[in-house]
Amino acid sequence: MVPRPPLQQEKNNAKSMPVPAQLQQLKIANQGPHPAQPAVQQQQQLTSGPAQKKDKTSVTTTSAGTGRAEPVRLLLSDQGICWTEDEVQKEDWVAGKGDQKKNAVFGQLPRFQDGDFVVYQSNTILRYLGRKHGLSGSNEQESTIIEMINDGVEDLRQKYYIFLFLQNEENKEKYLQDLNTQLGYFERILSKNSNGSKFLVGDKVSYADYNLLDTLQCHLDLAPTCLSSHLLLSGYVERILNRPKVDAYLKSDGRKRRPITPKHK
Ligand SMILES: N[C@@H](CCC(=O)N[C@@H](CS)C(=O)NCC(=O)O)C(=O)O
Repeated sequence: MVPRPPLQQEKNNAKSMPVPAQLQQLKIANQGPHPAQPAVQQQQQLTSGPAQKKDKTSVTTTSAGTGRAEPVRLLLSDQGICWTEDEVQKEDWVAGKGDQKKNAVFGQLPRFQDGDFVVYQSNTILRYLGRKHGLSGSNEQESTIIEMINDGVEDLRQKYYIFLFLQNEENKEKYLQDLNTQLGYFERILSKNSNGSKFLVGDKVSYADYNLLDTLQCHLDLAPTCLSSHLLLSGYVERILNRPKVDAYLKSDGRKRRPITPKHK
């Protein structure tokens, strides 16, 4: 994104509204500009200062890395929905400074705000956005299959976090062997829908696709060749990464400042 000097309105906002140290609101659209997105929407997002509560769409996380909010960011970007990042500094979160932890329903992030509505739990946020934006199947059966697959993605994500944060590099070989089996399940799911040429379910992208894409990206970061024997999955990842708004988001400054696996970098 090309930087531009602050407008007078922003200077006024900056003077009148000090940002609490533990909560840095990044007043940016997190996706790069894209021809399909009306320029005026970008402009409003960049110039309106802190959004009014009723209009605000935001994701709150600690600044540690992509984490559990990333599938939400991928969904928002690809759907052309602007949001702000309300970032809690890791040290402040750990020290329990501010109200964020106290207010969090289960004492955890991410938090998602859609106007006056606030919700926690990353998969709940995905399902909410899926229903709201028509990304959760076109009939009851599709919706249920999407939920089932998303639960499978969650299982894989859990294994990944356990490996990443609780186990050590000595277990990597065993982890990657099991990963191959897990990836085989997703390969088979893809093969049953239009021979793997589309999405997980039906003809339309769903919230589970964004969740799987992120989980696969995490694994590619850990083991760059992990998809080499899963040709449908490789093609699927490439196709979704090539969606213009996903591509623009992944190249954006907001995305680049968040590593995928902070502990390993
Ligand atoms: N099931 C929750 C798990 C959330 C979670 O583990 N959040 C971590 C960060 S990724 C967290 O807030 N950890 C800090 C803490 O528990 O104090 C979800 O999917 O949102």
